[in-house]
Amino acid sequence: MKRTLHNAIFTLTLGAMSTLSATHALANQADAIQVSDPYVREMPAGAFATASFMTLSNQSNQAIKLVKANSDVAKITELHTHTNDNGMMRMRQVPFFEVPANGQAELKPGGNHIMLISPTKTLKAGETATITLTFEDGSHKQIQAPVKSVMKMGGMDHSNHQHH
Ligand SMILES: [Cu+2]
Repeated sequence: MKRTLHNAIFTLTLGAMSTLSATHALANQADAIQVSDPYVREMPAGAFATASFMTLSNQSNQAIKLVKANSDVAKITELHTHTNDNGMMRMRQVPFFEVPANGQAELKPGGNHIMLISPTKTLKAGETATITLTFEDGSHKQIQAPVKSVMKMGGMDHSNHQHH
């Protein structure tokens, strides 16, 4: 009796697993996401925060949410977006970035970005930051993002200008 029940449960489990593998070709969400061109913006000395940008490509047939990011170079890491508030560009925290099914989410200056707050040191071009991305199913992806010197568009940032 006990053995029969055990076999029945085993068969059910196998059935459930084959159904899962038919709909999900990939084991977890982190495996379905490819990250390209990640980088961290170089900081002027004394800056309290910087940002990381990258392109996330979703290889699966379902939308995937990036829900969290961590980094070895910052005490606090937040997902941010920019909103145009009567002509004023403001940043605000969002709970996730969604990568559409078989599509891309681009994190770029002036748009969505990973905010690195209270950096553990001043990040200079040529260094590398480790960033861990966490997706909705709890799976992780660790990436290496080089620090780059980036000139801001629109001339708002004078940190790269030379004094005359
Ligand atoms: Cu921000």
